[in-house]
Amino acid sequence: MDKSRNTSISKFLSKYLRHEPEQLGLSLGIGGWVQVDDLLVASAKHNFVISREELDEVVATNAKQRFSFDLTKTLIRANQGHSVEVDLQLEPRQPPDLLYHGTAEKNVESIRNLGLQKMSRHHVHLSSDLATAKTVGQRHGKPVVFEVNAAAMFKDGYIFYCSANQVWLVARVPPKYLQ
Ligand code: HQG
Repeated sequence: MDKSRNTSISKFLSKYLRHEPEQLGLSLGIGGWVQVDDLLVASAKHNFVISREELDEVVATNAKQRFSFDLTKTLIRANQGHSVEVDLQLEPRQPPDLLYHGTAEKNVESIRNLGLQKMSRHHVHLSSDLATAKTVGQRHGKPVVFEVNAAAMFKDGYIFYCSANQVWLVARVPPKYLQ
């Protein structure tokens, strides 16, 4: 499969597995899972035919590992990034002492005042490495990276989760933990 086909399938899956499952006639089950067969049938009905082989390839090769199958490979989900209400059933985890959040320069003042908020998603997304944070920030404009004192937050009782693709998730980050 060429790169552009892979990207268009990934975008299609992100849209319907994270944001608008009902537009495809799907509803996310507990954990955010849907039946692979239902997804393929619904996609075809939506004039976007994906073969099972293509789906396997996208799940396996996606640079950010955005999607997972369950062990039986009959269910699929997005690992994170949802805007629809869904319980991903992630276990709370102790984060690394330092995490990073990339944003755009235009958001900096507001973030300094209000802290990091989840905006349209379920959580604030943080990464354990600087390079990833910078890339995330670049999507919004001139990138700026905040350091998050995750050790202090954890000590203060904030609950962190880590998605299957290593994105750290937390409900919010008040300004005092940001640098
Ligand atoms: C900003 C992509 C003003 C926040 C990425 C960000 C990531 C504030 C934007 C994942 C703010 C929300 C998530 C405040 C937060 N004032 N701006 N108080 N609090 N913001 O896209 O973290 O390709 O919802 O800094 O790689 O950029 O989808 O979050 O700029 O992993 O798989 O509000 O999405 O992954 O933007 O990105 P987003 P994000 P995928």
